[in-house]
Amino acid sequence: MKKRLWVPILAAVALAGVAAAQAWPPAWIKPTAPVKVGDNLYYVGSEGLAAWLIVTPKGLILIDGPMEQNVAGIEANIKALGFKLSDVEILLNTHAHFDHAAGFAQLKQDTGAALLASAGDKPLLEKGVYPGSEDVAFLRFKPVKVDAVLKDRDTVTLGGMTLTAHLTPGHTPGCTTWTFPVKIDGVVRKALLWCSTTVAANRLTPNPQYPRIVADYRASFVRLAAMKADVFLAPHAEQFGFAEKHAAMAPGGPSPFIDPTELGRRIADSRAAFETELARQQGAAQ
Ligand code: 4NZ
Ligand code: ZN
Repeated sequence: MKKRLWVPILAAVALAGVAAAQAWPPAWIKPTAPVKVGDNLYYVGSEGLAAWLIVTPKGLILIDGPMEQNVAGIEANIKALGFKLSDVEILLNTHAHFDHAAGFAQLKQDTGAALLASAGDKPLLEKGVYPGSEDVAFLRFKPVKVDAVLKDRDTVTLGGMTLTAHLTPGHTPGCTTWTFPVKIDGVVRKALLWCSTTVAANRLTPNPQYPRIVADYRASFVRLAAMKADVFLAPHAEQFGFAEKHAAMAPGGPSPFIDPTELGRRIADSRAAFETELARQQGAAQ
């Protein structure tokens, strides 16, 4: 697994003091054709970074606006599916990090859609900064105005489709996990788009900008571990085995995206990785 890739990259970049653009995994900005996950759900992101298109009779919802370099590919995918950019009515976010939000400013301009986000992530989106690393230039992104604020368990409804926001803070202060129904092969399933609970570049202890970070992560693990989902989705393709599932799709066969055991396994793994990294950071601080 490439889970640990980014921390060495970040360290190397910080040490070298060079611009990071060329250091991000190439898959992040490699365009890929849209993939139908369900009747109302398409993957429209790049090879490495997810963007989700939810289709309703009253228009489209787009979840996540990855890097600026992804915008052209996402827009091409929306058009390839037969939609107009102006059909996108609502923009939603998993979390306010550059790799899932830098494209919003352009996407908002091109679609005219409204961006809805949590109170915890709104200031980060509107300043275009990485929480706890506000001064790190290569983690900054083009700011975008948030049009409405979402609270925990708020719902977003368009054309008979309802998504529920579950605040699972830690990875960012307003990290938002989304649940919504997805119809696959005639059966309505429960999809869960995990916000992410990886540590990534977060400082866990001490973190003066985000003093509750450890308690927030732990509460989010408890909450996520109690949830159920038939279809587990994530902001990074490899975090839900997108390439493998896509390759395993076969006409008439069962959808590889349906796996009611995946959420529990992914959260348990993430929780263990978090505690390991917390212990490492605490040890390093002594
Ligand atoms: S993320 C970095 N959004 O957690 C930070 O996948 C955070 C992520 C990726 C990469 N970084 O600093 O290199
Ligand atoms: Zn992130």
